[in-house]
Amino acid sequence: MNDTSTFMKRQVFLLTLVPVVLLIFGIYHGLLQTLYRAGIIQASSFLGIEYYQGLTAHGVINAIVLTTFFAVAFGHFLVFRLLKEAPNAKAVQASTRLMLLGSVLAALAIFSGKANVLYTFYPPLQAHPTFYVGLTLAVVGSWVAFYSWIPVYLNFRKRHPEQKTPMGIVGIFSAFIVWQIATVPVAVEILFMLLPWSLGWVDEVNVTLARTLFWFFGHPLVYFWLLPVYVMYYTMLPKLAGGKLYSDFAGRFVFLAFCVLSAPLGLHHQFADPGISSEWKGLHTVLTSLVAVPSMLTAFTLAASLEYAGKKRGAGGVLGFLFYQPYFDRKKWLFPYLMCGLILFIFGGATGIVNASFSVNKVVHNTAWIPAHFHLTVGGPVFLGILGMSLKLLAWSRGVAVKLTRAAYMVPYLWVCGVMTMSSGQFIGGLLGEPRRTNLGLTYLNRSSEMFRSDWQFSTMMAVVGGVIMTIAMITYFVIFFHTLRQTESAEEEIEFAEPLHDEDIGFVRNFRPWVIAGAIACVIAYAPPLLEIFRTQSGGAVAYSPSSPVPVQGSQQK
Ligand code: HAS
Repeated sequence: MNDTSTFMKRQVFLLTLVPVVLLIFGIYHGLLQTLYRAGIIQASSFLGIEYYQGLTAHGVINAIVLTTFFAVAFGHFLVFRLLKEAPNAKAVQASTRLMLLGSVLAALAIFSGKANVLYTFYPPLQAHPTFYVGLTLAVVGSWVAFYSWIPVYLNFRKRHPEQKTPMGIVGIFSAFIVWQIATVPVAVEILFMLLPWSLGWVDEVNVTLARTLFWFFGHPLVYFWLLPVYVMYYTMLPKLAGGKLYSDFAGRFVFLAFCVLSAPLGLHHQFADPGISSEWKGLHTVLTSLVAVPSMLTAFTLAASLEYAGKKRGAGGVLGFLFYQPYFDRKKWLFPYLMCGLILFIFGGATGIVNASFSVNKVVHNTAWIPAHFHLTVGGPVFLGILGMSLKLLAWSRGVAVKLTRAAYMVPYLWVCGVMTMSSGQFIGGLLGEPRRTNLGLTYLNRSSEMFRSDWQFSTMMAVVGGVIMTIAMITYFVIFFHTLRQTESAEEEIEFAEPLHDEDIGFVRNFRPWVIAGAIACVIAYAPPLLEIFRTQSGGAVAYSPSSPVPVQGSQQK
């Protein structure tokens, strides 16, 4: 093995190991959430960690740190493997260091109780400056990783002008183009609003503007989570199923369409916010229905690919192919991680469309329905894809084989049982009006409180049962991960890419540039008018609050 390969493997190893270790805390605080909410814990803190502190750790670790570290690690792997050249070593190292430093700073702020602001860090909740600085460094680190891949890609294009860019590269570059677009507004929010406010340089913050900039970031963020997993779906799943990708064009079109459609629709998270006219919310509703199209296209393309594989094995009938897949093949233990994710995404996607309806959103907004939706999207296909591929990357980077593969393929099935049970409870609770982000054990699920709601007992207990099953799945996963980590015997873990069945050669999906330009124009059209409206109509701002008190915080957090 040469030095470059050793170096790349070491970086991928670090970027895979660190978030999985942090995930132990992330998962623990997830379980605690279900216990607080069902009234099994009736206190504002448990083992020295406060409810909102734990919820912040849960969201930041699982939804921001794990996903970003994974995307960079997987991107390094794809660039190195598919373009057969390593990115600049200094840039790669600087990126890893920035991400690690940023995460340590953010973790210090959270675990010292000075950043109880949840993963959305909406003002007027205020965190210690190290939280904002930490997040910024982690994001800048991920930018540096992306910039280090661009010269490698350009070299590849120069050396192989007639060859198509490998689909995995189109996918991971699309993810980072979406990330680049998304992180500009949140950088503006943090650097020009939240950080000066947290440092005490200004007393007040414009909440509507901050929330709008956050959701300008927050919605494309979900596609930044999703696209690396779509890379696995398009480039690996058909091969694991024993077939081919039904259409090469469909995959490329889907990735590039996300570069245009991911960002200009964040107002669907703010339907209930005052200060933004219905016209702009309506426009974002229409754009939201458009972003479901690439996912519907994905559903059809993947179903066709699975059908091709199933029929090759002798399946008949319309849905017979579903019974001819390698669900229990130990050698193909990655298959159920991807397939279970797809099944969960059917429900996650459908409930997303419910959320996106301007009027129906009023019924579900800020209720337990919303975490149910996102545990079937980011906690479904995204999380399972990350878990499966992290095992592969760990083995690849250490030159060993994944161990305990029988247990490895059971993890996604357990996870599906757990997350479906938990989310069903949350969907039911949400429709009964159960609020999200609330320590119900102090009030509504506490028999001694006059606010006690007996009709929320069943749904919250269902969430506990789901949460316990999910925790068992994750304990199993950690055992497999750390057992594989301890292996010393050299072996090669297979990571294979699928060939296309229909290899269409269509010019307009060969170049990123027109899609990026269209994405930028779409953002200006969708966001310039509401932002101008906010600037024109807002007066005054908000002082800092903490999530557990209705009165403002005295002085800023860092004092
Ligand atoms: Fe969402 C809230 C709308 C997708 C994550 N979403 C959230 C939040 C998160 C999140 C984290 O419009 C909470 C934010 C917070 O803390 O406040 N979401 C949508 C829509 C989609 C969508 C329209 N969301 C996602 C994805 C996420 C994610 C993906 C993470 C990765 N979401 C919303 C809205 C809100 C929201 C509102 C705000 C609600 C509120 O009031 O606060 C769409 O992109 C969904 C399209 C997907 C599909 C599914 C395609 C199905 C596939 C599987 C096929 C299966 C096969 C297997 C092939 C249409 C690809 C074969 C098997 C057979 C049986 C045939």
